[in-house]
Amino acid sequence: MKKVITYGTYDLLHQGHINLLRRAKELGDYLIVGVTSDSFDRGRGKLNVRNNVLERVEAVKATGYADEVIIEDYVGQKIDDVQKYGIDIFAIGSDWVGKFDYLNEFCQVIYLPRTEGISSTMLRTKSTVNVRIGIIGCGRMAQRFPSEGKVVSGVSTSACYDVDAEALSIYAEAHGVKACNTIDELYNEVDAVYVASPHLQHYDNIKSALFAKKHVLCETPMVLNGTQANELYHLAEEQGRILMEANKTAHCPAFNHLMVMIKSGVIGEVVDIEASLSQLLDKNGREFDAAQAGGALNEQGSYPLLPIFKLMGLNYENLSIYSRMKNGVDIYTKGVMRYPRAVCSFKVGLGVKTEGNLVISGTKGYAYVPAPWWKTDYFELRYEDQNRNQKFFYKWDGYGLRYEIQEFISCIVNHRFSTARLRRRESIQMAAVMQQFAERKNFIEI
Ligand code: C2G
Repeated sequence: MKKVITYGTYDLLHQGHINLLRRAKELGDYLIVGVTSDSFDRGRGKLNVRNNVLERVEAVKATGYADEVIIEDYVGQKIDDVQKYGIDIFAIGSDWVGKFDYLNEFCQVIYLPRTEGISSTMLRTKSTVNVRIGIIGCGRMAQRFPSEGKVVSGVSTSACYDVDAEALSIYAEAHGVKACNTIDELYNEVDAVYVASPHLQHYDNIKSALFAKKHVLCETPMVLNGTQANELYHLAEEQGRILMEANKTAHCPAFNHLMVMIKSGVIGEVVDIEASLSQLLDKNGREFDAAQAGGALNEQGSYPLLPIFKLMGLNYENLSIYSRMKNGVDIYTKGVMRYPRAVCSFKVGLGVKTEGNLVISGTKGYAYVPAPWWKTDYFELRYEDQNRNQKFFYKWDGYGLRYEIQEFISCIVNHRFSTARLRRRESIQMAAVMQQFAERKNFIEI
C-alpha cells in the first residue's frame, strides 16, 4: 500500500485545497492529511486564520479524500510523521518548491501544481469588514498599536484622540492617523477604539465609547473596581459591542499552551502557584503617583493573577495583601491566596526587584517559566525523574499586541462577547482584587 501525506492549514477551505487533496490522494492508496493546530499557526506567523482547528479538520474530512487526519503541532513533526506512519510520498503545493527537499532523505517529495487565482488570504480579504480603530490616549502604551495592527488583516488604525493637544498632534503625525479634537469626532471616524488613557479615565472612556456603539479594547488594568467592570461588560452586551481587556499574557501562545497542558494533568493536581513580576521605573512617572492610581498592584497585578485564576478558578477563600508603601502607592506587594486545596502567591514591584518567574507545583511535577514569563516563548516541565523533563519553545512576535488585536477582531467578526483567553469573569475578579487593595481589606503594611 502506497501511503501519501500532506499538510496545511485549510482555512476557509476552497477549490485550491480540494484540488490539492485530490491530486495527493491520486498519488497513492492511503492519504494522511496533517492539519495545523491553532498555536502552531500562530507560532509560524499565521495570525489571521479564521476557522479553528476543529472546523478546519471537519472541512478536510468533508472533502472525502483524507483517509486519516492528524494535527501538526510542532516544527520538525513532518520528519517524525513520515517515519511513524511509514510514508512513501510527501506531497505539497508548488508554492513550497524546494522548502521540503530535506524530507527526500526519508521518502519521495512531490510538489503538486497549485491552483491559481484562489487562496485563503483572498477569501479573508473579501469577507473582511475593515475594522477602523481609533486610539484614545496617545501616550506611551499607544505607540506600539499602529505597527502591531498592521500585521493583522482587517484592521486599520485610522484616528486618534487625546485631551492633551500636543500629545495628539505628535502622535497623529508620527503614525499618519487623523487627529480628532473631540471624542465625538473620533467616534464618527471609527468602528472600535483602543483605550490607552491613564487608568482612572478608562471607566468613562469605555462607557462613552459603548454608548456610541463602538467596540472597545482597553489596556490593562481595565478598571480598578469589580462592580464597575461587571457593569461595563453588561453594558457592552446590551449595546451589542465587544469589550475586551488588553492583557498580553492572556494571548501569548506559549502561555496558553502551558495552561492547557497543566489542565490536562501533566504535573498532576496543582497545589501551589507562585507568580512574580517587577520593573524598576522612573520615580517621577505616573506609576508612583497615588492621585493617578499608581502602584505595583494596579500596574502589574493583572499579569500574575492570570495563571492563578486560569488554573485555580475564582473561588479563593481568602486573599491577604502585604505591601511596602511609599507616598501613598505600593512599591512592592505580595498577595497570598488560599484555595480549598491549594495556596497561590504573587509578587509585584515597582521599587523592589525580584526574580520574575512563574512556578506551578503539582503532585506529579512542576512547570517552570523563567522571566519574562508574562510574554514567554519558553517553559519547562520538570519531574523527579529528570529523564522525563521537557522543554517547550514558541515564537513571540513583535510586542505581542498583535495577538490580542487579532482576537479582538475575531470576537467582533464572530460576535463573541467573551474570549476563552481572558474570560469576562476573570477580568472582573482582577478588578475586584484591585478594589480590595484600595479598600485596604485584609491588608498589612510591611
Ligand atoms: N494550495 C493550492 N492551491 C491554492 C492554495 C493552496 O494547491 N490556491 C495548497 C498549498 O500549496 C498546500 C495546501 O493547499 O499544499 C494547504 O495550503 P494552506 O492551507 O495555505 O497551508 P500552508 O500554509 O501551505 O501549510 O505545515 C503546513 C504546511 O507547511 C503547509
